[in-house]
Amino acid sequence: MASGKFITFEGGEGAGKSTQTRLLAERLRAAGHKVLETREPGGTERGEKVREFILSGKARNYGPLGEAVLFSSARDAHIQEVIAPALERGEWVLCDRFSDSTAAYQGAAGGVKPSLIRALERVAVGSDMPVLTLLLDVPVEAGLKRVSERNGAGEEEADRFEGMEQRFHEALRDCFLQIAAETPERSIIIDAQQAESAVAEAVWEAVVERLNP
Ligand code: T5A
Repeated sequence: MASGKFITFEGGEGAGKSTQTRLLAERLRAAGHKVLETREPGGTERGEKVREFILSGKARNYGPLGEAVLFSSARDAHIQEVIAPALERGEWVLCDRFSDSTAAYQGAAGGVKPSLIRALERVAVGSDMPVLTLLLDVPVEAGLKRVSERNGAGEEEADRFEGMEQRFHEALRDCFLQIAAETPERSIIIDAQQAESAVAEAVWEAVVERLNP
């Protein structure tokens, strides 16, 4: 039996997932735990290639189902090569996005049927679901404003999904909230509109309540 703890961060664009993954990792390490920070898409060589292929827009012609299959294939490798071994070693694994993102982006917002999304999750993830999912919830306009300010500062261009219309982002938010409501045993909704330090405190309280680090 793996003795580590698997935590995922989910939410729409600009919710603060990367920031909070980093802050939680620092806090857990300060408490004496071994922590692995990882992300999706990414986390493995195959995952990073899939990331580049999809976020650059090159996979757009495959449609949302094709993208869902690519994300799921990369997720399978991520679990086998990175996440499961770290959990076996007793580490805390913090993952910036996971399978709820496929349900939201390719399913609810992209139009892939829920039965197909569930089938992909069954095959790629199976019983390797996170023990805790922190849904960072922020109104769409606020999240997109953070992203455009960040991109503006670094002169980055919007990626494949950041540039989608408002309706797409509203569908994502509704889906993430619905998943959290349907999976209370693993999900906690965090108000991510607060200042970074207040969000970090809420994240820590959730982790203490559920997992007693
Ligand atoms: N995707 C992914 C799918 O479609 N299907 C899938 O199955 C998977 C796994 C990944 C994209 O791939 C899609 C979803 C995504 O579109 P990405 O580059 O990894 O793309 O980007 P995202 O995960 O979307 O991350 P974001 O760029 O949206 O940002 P984060 O990580 O949510 O936020 P963060 O921490 O980078 O912060 C953004 C900005 O806001 C500031 C930060 O300093 C930063 O400038 N900020 C705050 N400002 C004010 N108050 C706060 N509380 C703040 N917290 C952060």
